[in-house]
Amino acid sequence: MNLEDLLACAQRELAGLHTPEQVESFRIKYLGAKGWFKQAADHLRTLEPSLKRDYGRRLNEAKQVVQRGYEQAKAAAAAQPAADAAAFDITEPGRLRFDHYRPGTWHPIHQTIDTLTELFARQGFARVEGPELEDDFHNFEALNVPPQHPARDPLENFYLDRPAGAPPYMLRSQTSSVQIRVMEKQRPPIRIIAPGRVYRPDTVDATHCWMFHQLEGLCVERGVSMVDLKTSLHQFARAFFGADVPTRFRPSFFPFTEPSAEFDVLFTQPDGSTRWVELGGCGMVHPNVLEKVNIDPDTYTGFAFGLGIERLAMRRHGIDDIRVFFENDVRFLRQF
Ligand code: FA5
Repeated sequence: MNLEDLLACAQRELAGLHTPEQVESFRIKYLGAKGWFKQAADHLRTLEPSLKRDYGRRLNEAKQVVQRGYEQAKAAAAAQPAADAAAFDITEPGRLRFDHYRPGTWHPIHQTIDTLTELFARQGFARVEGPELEDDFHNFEALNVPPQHPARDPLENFYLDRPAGAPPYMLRSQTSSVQIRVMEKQRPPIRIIAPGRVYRPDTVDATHCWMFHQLEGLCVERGVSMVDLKTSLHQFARAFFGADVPTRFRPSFFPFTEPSAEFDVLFTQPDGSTRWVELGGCGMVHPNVLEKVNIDPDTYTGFAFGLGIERLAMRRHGIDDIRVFFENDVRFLRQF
């Protein structure tokens, strides 16, 4: 029996022992009454006297090494919690190490859109969506914006490069285009909100970005009036900001509403001072707009509004700079 091979095998097996059961099997196999070292001792007795001495010495050394390894493995296995290796349940979900790994959350703008959707659903508004790439008809013409109106200025909009003479396409500058897309397909009564991205080459500052989100609202029914518009926005503001939130309507102008107003909310700044921030525009749908989509303005009236979603989220969470929404700094995003 080759003692070097025996020792190598035993040492390899010792390295893979974890549980007390494995250690005991090892003991029986190598050190037991019928184990490999007993067999080696039996072999020793059969050797010629001239070989016995050397073989006996090497056998003793090997056995001592294995015996020591066995004692260590036995102590280590006893120190392990019993469940560890033998009862390892591979179907258990892993344990999350939150210092290394954090699951993501919805972006605060996304969360705000969800909240807005829920609040307006309570008033019977269904959520719809429209395309971000728009044609002139839906972004301007059907909204009663005349051909030479400054709102169409290429410096105020992102137009696509098109071959000469091709109809213009643009990244929509307002979600009001969705009003037209809905009224083309649906007859009153209509009550929809349309959240989404809009694009304008505005100079970026604490309250302006070149891409931002608007929430369009449209209600077209018989007998709808400015009172319904004000009630709807007041109710929404109280639910979104709290019952005591100061809001105000200011007279304004939009080609697609008459009369028109701006809806403002009082913003308390980090230093405690306050200022009015414009949340959006609103008004009664202009009869010309209803006519463009074949809805009789003598039978139906409607109100519409378009709110800046970043401004809503800023006021609600006390954020004083719109740019943080788009910088993707995880220290900011993890707070939501
Ligand atoms: C409009 O876009 C109209 N379509 C709103 C409307 C809809 C009026 C329906 C009547 C009926 P305005 O350009 O004012 O309006 O934009 C609406 C809101 O979007 C603003 O009050 C503001 O809250 C937000 N907003 C406008 N420009 C920016 C910008 N560059 N960055 C962030 N928010 C903006």
